[in-house]
Amino acid sequence: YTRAVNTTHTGESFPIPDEEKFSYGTAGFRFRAEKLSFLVFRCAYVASLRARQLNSTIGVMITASHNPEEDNGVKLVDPSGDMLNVVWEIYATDIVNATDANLAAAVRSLERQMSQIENSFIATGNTHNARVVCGMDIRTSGPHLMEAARAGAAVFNVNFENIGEVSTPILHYIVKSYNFPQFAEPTVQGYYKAISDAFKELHEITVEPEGSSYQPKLIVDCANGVGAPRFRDLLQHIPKELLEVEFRNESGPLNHLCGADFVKIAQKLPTSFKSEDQDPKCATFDGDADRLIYFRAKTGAEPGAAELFDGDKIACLYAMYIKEQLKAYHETRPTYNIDMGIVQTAYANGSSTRFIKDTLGLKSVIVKTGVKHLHEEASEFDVGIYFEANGHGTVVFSAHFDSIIRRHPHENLALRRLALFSRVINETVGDAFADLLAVEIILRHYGWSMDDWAEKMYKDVPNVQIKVPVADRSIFETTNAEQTLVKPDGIQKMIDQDVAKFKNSRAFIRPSGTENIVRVYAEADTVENTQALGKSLEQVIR
Ligand code: NG1
Ligand code: ZN
Repeated sequence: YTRAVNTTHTGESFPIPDEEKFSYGTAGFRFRAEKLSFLVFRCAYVASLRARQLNSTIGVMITASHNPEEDNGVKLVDPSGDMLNVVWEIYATDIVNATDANLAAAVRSLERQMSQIENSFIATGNTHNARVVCGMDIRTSGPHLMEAARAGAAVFNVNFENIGEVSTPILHYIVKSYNFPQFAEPTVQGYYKAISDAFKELHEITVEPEGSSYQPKLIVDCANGVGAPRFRDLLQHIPKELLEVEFRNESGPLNHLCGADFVKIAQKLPTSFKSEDQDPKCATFDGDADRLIYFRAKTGAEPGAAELFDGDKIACLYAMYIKEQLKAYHETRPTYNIDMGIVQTAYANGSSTRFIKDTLGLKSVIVKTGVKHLHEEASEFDVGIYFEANGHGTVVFSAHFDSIIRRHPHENLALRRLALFSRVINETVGDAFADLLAVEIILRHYGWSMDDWAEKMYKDVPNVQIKVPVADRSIFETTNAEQTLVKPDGIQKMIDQDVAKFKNSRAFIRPSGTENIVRVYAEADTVENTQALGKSLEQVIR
């Protein structure tokens, strides 16, 4: 038996052998594009079931983010605009792995499970608001997969909307806007307007300090991805005096020698950037523009080396600013408490975690890799900042925060800033565009150049990340927020022995959830020692 896309509209369909099993990873299903028409079809089918169950809008995003052009992927977005509910990740996995012959039985079993725990609209009840909204990045396989998604949603006769080439965060934002109409108009234009209006308003009440070295100018590396056209569109709504952006890497090979993942892992300038370039402030997106890293040429290093202002540095910048506004607010309104926290993963640079604790006097919670884990933990706070070191992150605000804002809308400048900041930010998911605008506001508020940002916070400890290809990554199992390997037996002991040979060292090994590799991460006192530690850990698993 084989499984196949059950439609003639998608053209050539690549059947999948029944034995082949798929699992919903850190970022949905991600593969070479050939396998994807089937996976997208079944995912849209699951999305339409979920849309009917909740009688609301569900999102489907076709992207493989920072991975090469030949790959693609599919992930689902819940009505809140957040990532798919974890219970549904299991349902999605079951449906995708069902053979054509037992698909109907799999759906019936899903309905039974659902009716036990949730209110189900699938079979009965009102489903006229059920809608699947689908976006794609700019991979060549995108339009074909979009048709597979349309076919999947058609099985249950659910409304289907193709919103075209968008960043992942734009799709999340539109899904949320459909389900919460007061939030924004549920279109790409609605997104541009909401974010840029908030930026302009916040800009107006942001005062640049005396002697400021802030420059409203930067160069953006677009990873040759969807960030290029969509960020250009967004900037149409922002006057040049407020922010001037030069675009690079707009139309070459996707994510090749450029983009946030490349810059982060290689710690190098992306292609078409030179060490002798005079413009000091640069930023980079990944292929679907949900990651943002600032960078500049590293002085006193080999040509092409980059100094990074990564997710950790952005998180600390946000934390500093928000903490300052909260303090100003609490001075006038001590009775209404708003709490705040920062969430990171084990990949966070050790210096950032120490800065958060020792200088900002805040706590950083460390969770497992994967945005959903960070998002969930951050939602415990009134103001929850979360960032992965790779530049994916945002800030989430609680209902309590919203109610305080509504109680004191205009009387307090600090609160107004926080309220506007919460609207510049895309709360649904990390958003390179929104995050960039938020960073610029804060740098302006402090009057900071890149030199200031580098000097007034902390210095990264040397670190490496190595991707090690393996035959079967499923043999690696971790615990302790992925910092300790429990399987295969004995490996953790070898890691500990290696780590003990170096000063100020820290390291861990975990299987990737998105690629068939194992990732080695290491920190130590010097660049040379860090590389030596990384190399010897690589040998442990090869
Ligand atoms: P994996 O491949 O599971 O390490 C990577 C990133 C995650 C997350 C996902 C989704 C690192 C170390 N890992 O996951 O943070 O962004 O991709 O794109 O950067
Ligand atoms: Zn991405």
